[in-house]
Amino acid sequence: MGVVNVTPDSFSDGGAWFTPEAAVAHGRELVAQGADLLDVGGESTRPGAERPSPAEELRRVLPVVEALSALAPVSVDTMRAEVAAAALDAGASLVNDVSGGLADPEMAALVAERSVPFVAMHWRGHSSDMQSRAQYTDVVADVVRELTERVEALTAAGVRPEAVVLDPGFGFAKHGEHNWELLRRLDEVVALGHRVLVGTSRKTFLGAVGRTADTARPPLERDVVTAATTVHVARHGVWCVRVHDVVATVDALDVVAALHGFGSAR
Ligand code: PMM
Repeated sequence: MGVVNVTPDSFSDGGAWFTPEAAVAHGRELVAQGADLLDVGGESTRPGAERPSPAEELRRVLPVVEALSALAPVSVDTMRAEVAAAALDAGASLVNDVSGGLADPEMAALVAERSVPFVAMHWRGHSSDMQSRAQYTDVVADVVRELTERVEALTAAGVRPEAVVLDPGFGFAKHGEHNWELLRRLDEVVALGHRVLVGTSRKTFLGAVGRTADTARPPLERDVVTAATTVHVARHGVWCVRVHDVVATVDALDVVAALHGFGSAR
């Protein structure tokens, strides 16, 4: 899954694709590089980010979803049912909600009605104060339990269990070591029996690996370490990786394919 952020303030690519033209050109390039799916989002979830209005979010994503869904399957990265509905009407085929349906009480019913795949990420609150909620007894057990509760709520609202894709939510209400423990014990998330999506790409904990606070890598220099995590998660049975650098990801997945005796990941 290649990331197309139509935002002025994402931590990872800092507004580089904020005009619809730039976002569409970027999405086209990611498909040419081997992305199977494009994730179009109009709200930055960087810690401390302000939310755009629903009208502004729609204005950002709709033209991009419409243009890119002619080229590849598109997911819409949104916490708002209203935006998800409009994006599905414009051609999106999957909803990616970092709140797993918690932020908008209408989301579960919409996904049930449209019968589309739904990525439910582990989430504990909006970006403005999420890092204060990074308190766990056992991060993996707590995430697994909270994701299980999400699946129960979604299926109670009529979402088919097969439509639910789970995501442990790297960097969302997680400190560095929480993310590493989730990577180490990813099998416990996969064991829930749903497809799993992982989004480690360019996250802060990867900037810090092997470095001190003074020498941490900036977001645009985190693609090699991201690719290393892609090899790990692909070997643990995840269905999808959400990434900014598709070229490095296809190379990483080719390594995994070769290890398994398959041909190319493309
Ligand atoms: N991370 C971001 C945005 N959307 N969606 C899912 N399912 N999982 C993630 O980890 C995730 C996401 C934040 O990263 P960005 O600013 O690079 O888009």
